[in-house]
Amino acid sequence: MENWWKSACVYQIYPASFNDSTGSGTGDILGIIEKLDHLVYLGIDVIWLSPVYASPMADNGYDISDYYAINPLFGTMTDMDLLIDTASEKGIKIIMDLVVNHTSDQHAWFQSALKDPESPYRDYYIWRENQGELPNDLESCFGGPAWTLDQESDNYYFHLFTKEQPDLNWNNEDMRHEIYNMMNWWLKKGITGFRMDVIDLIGKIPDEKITENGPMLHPYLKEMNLASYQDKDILTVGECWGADIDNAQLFSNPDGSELSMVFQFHHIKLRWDQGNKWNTIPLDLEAFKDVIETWQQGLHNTGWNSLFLGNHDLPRSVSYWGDDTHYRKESAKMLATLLHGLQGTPFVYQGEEIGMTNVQFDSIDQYKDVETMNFYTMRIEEGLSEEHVLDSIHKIGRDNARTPMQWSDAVNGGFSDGHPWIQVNPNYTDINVKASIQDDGSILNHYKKLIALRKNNTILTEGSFEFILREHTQVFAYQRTYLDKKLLCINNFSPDETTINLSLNGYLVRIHNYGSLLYNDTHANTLTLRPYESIILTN
Ligand code: ISL
Repeated sequence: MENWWKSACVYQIYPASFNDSTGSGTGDILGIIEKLDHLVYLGIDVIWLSPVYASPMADNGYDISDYYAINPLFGTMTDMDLLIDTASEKGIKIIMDLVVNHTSDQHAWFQSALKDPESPYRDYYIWRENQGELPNDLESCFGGPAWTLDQESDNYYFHLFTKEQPDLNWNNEDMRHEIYNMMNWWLKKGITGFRMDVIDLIGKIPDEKITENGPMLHPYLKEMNLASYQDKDILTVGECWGADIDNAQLFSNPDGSELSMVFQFHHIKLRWDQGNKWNTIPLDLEAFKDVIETWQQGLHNTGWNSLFLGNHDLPRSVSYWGDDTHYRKESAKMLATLLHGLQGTPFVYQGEEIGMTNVQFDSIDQYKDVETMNFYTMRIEEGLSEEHVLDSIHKIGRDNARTPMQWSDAVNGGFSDGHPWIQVNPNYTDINVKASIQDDGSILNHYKKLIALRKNNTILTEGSFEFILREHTQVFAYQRTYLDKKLLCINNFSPDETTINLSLNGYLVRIHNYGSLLYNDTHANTLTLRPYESIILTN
């Protein structure tokens, strides 16, 4: 196989919430090292490490003040080197989060730019003269204007996220090369790639209100590729909210000129009411099938998919896509089966492998996320009831994914001996790694099987994709084909039992979330599926 990452499985670690080795209440790098065997157990090949760089933590590390330093909250550069080495000894590669659409306002470049308008770093950022009003009405993704006035110079600077995250000016060639040098510095340290934060924003033209997919996006990515990793066998994945099939074929072009793959978000947005993520609507299964088909077929042989249902910005996948109340185990395993049967590189977000759920804090004071806090303040100011606003936060808020990893039923879920920076989900007594390892039928052991299956079955990495029973309103079933091999992935995407007409003659059950078929007769032409039942078979 040409690209190793085509059969790899990636695990995302959100460091603050993974494992605290010091009792500080915040997860840290040595804490990750302590838990590497959990990833070995699962069969993980790659860690995507969310930011551990120096940061004032206005956006939990996505505001970097020094790309060459480690945040003391998480440890030291020596710890980081040890993590890279220890992981490597265990066969695990590390990809770093590359946050280069913006820096922290505390970064030396921005500080210099603020202090001295003649500084060479001034042009590393985006400034516009104050003409008595905002340069335009572009908004920050976290609410409020994307422009903030610097009183000193009477200039506005541009920021698509918080005002503590000024956007870099990618038109500045010196800045671009500083970024490429920094990437090379990290690669030299032994990391194996990057997850590129909101990378489809770097070609922006603020004056024309173009943010995503600006005209210089692909030229800059090609330049970055040449300057940094063209000759290296690494994994690069871009976070691209603006991805469609056409540009994804460029991003993930098999010629390797840009990235290995991108995260697209069309499936996530299906549950947003008219583009508003805070208003959740029920999943339209038909529309979900359309999205999956478009991406599976659209990138087959012409690009490469990433596969994911959750990350640190999204609600817990079993809560968003499944039923975390009545069928938590069944639906979590079904979702995993559905996803891991597809073509692409699967990403597992920490805690997903044990079916961690959303959390419902009673009070806004228990929340930490800047996006959530801004949303709360704005909506309360607009006159919405606290109950209404908290309901949205319970469903969608980013802190759902950021409560600490639940390792055991010990205090704080075994995450920390101190006072966790964010409360542990009280369901840790039932939902935790320790209990999951012991239970043969656990979500964790289901993931382990799925990940192992990918390693030994070329059809999973290479096979084509087509739906079966496409019109069925409950069942999400598809077939993968590679040479004379076929793989069926059948999922009851509902809490109701249903009988389907399908001959399984000649097929062998490989993975099953209930343990065995209700009618264990593969010669029958019908199959009754229990709630959220899911099966992978091959011929
Ligand atoms: O979830 C989101 C979209 O509705 C946003 O919260 C999020 O900002 C967006 O997904 C972009 O995310 C990335 O960049 C942000 C950072 O806050 C996120 O954690 C990161 O994943 C700014 O760096």
